[in-house]
Amino acid sequence: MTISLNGQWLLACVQRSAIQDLHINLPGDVHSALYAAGEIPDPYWATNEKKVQWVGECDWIVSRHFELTAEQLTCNAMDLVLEQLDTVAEIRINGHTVADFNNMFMRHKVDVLSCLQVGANRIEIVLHRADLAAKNRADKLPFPLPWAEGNNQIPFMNTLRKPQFHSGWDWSICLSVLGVYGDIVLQPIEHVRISHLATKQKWHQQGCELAVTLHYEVVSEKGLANAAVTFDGQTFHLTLDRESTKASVIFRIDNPRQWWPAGYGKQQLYKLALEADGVAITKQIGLRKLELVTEDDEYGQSMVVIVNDVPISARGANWIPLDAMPARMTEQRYRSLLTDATAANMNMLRVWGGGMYEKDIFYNLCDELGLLVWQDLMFANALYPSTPDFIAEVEQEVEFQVRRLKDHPSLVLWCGDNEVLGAINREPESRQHREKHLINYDRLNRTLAEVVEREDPSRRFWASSPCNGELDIIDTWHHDPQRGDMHCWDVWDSGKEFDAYLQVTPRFCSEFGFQSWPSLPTVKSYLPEQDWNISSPSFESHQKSNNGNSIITEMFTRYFRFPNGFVNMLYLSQVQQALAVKTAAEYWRTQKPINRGMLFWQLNDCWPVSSWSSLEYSGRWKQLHYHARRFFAPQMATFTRDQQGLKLHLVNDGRKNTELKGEVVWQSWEGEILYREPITQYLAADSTKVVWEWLNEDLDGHEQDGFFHVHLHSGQQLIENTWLPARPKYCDLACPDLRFEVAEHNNEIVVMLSSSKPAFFVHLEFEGEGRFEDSSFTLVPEHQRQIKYIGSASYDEVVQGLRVYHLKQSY
Ligand code: BMA
Repeated sequence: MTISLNGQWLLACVQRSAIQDLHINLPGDVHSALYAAGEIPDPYWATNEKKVQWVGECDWIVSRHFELTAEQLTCNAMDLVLEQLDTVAEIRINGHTVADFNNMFMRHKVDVLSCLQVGANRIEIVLHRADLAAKNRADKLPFPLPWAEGNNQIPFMNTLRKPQFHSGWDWSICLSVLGVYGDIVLQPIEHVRISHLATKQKWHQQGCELAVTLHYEVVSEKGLANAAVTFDGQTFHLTLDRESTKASVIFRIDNPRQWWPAGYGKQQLYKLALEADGVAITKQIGLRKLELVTEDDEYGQSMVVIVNDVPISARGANWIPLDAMPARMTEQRYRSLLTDATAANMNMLRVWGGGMYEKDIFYNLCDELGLLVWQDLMFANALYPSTPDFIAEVEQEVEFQVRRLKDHPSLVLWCGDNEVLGAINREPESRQHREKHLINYDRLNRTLAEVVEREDPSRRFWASSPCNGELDIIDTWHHDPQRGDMHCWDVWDSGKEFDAYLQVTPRFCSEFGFQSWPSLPTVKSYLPEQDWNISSPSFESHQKSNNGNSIITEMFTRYFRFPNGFVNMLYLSQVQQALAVKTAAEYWRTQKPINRGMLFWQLNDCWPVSSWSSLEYSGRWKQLHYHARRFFAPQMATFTRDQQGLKLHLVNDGRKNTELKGEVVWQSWEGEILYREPITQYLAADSTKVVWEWLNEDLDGHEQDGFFHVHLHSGQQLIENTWLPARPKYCDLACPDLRFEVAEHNNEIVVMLSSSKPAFFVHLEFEGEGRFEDSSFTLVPEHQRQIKYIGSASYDEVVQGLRVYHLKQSY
């Protein structure tokens, strides 16, 4: 029986003798324990980040006692297994040093039987400060390697296998956290040590074969052990002998129930169970065919994920770690963020390379929800060593992670790193010694490729994000949009207009985005009211991107009338962000099949901060997330304008033909109908179509008269969109007498909204937990809206905590 060492431990600081015998919950982190004990203030509040820097500049000891019986010690080996040990650590048991570890991305395992005793035992983990360890490693490098300066606040973290964002990023607090964030167990081994269980799917006309291979090591004198493997109600018994290290069985599945990404079909999962020597392992297996196709075509080279022979239009966002304080990474928060991703019609997330290989719960939920996963290996925006030690360390890490994750049906691609090539071309040191740094890069990158290809031949290794493909590795910033994946930062970084998104159609856009500020309720959670000002030092300390706040405000002046007051600035920043990302996403969707993927930067926040996220740290949906729900919907309508005129495009990503019915209306700012035309259209599966057009000559001179609005239904689903003839600041918006009322019927809380004049970006914000079914929409006089509240607040709480915004009142 596995013995868990999770729970209460004691925490002591090596350098500060007054801090001894505090409680720390493991899995957990030192900062969270100090905060709970009242030793430090809340690191996320105001400018407290500065006040807690000393924590990462100390060494810490966590320890506990545990009891063992004589019977528990009759085994042949006792493995101490630790997950997510961060990072440079020494393990002592009953005074003996049993191991030194220094890679948080490994599962560490060490046989400690010889140090254990009947009765009381003591385990101590010394957690060394990361900054000095990194500096030591950097000093020993054969030549200097630029680290992620600008993002990281602490140098040389590229030498340590620790999440790079722990030392700060352009959306992250710098805490240099320490702790153990995964399970700590003692695993007695009677006869056999299980290494891992691996599956392989082989598809043929009649069905699918699932080969299951158990990797093990027999340790007992007896030299034999038994195992049982069960899949879909069928069990095989295996004898494991000392001469071998693996055993396989094959299950044949006729008419398999296939697993599909969200929006394309159901997420059928089968259970695979193994039992051997008192150890039980279960996995959920999704049966599906998977390919990543990159083929030359008339537009350059495609990049498309194909599942069960169906090309997928990938729609989603980039995922960063859930929290900068790892003790706060709860299962419930994973579930709620990932459910919110699918609620916004996403079907893919990219686990970005400066964070961490995610916890099991993340991938299990992605399997259940149908979220495809683009998995970066953990390297980002710096140059990394290719010394033999480092390569050996990384080989072990990647082997472990690929074995751990490869059976997840949601995982579609392994990618070598994030923007490391961009770093080579940016840093003076590597620009000057370019050949040396390219060779250095390739040594490590080849190692990553070899390990991935050996351990998981079922998937492609993609060298870097972004890159053009096999041996066509280019700069992050000046690459070819006709092939490969692209990070499109022309608008945010280069300050171009939103229209710049229309000048390029990436084959697969793995990053693009625009920042906004958090909503007022989230701001209240980290700022005192006297600091509610966009240039107050504490508000600025929650903005980690150079010039971030200036970019947001400067962009206001281009598109909007300047907002009046802090609260409207927050609101308008979210309108602006939504508009930027919407412009790109909708246009690229009309360009299918040239484009087959778009993942905006970024889905979530790891602390309350101004950032590119669509979900705030509090879980609250930004306006962007409500827009994503519409612009990522399988059926979508959008306007574009070109030399001929204004066009209405319909997009269907579904696997079935669909009928869309409704109308296009041209309406004055006062709400007068200038023109209307009914639309009834059949859309083939996986298609796009221009269904309506208004020539420029008919529009010229009348552009300022009003706006176009499309209102369609596809079954129960409402599809709407609005086309403003000019930037909002040039539009003569009328003052709408927007009315809203909260009502409760059949245990449902709804907000009823109506207006006698058109209102734009009508946004519902609630102080408490939960969200609305829809928000940040155009409200036209003809269509009252009834918006459902989704959450656990009571009617009275919603009435008291609701605020409704719209564009005209922001100035
Ligand atoms: C990217 C990412 C991150 C960064 C983001 C915003 O390109 O890869 O490094 O946080 O842009 O600047």
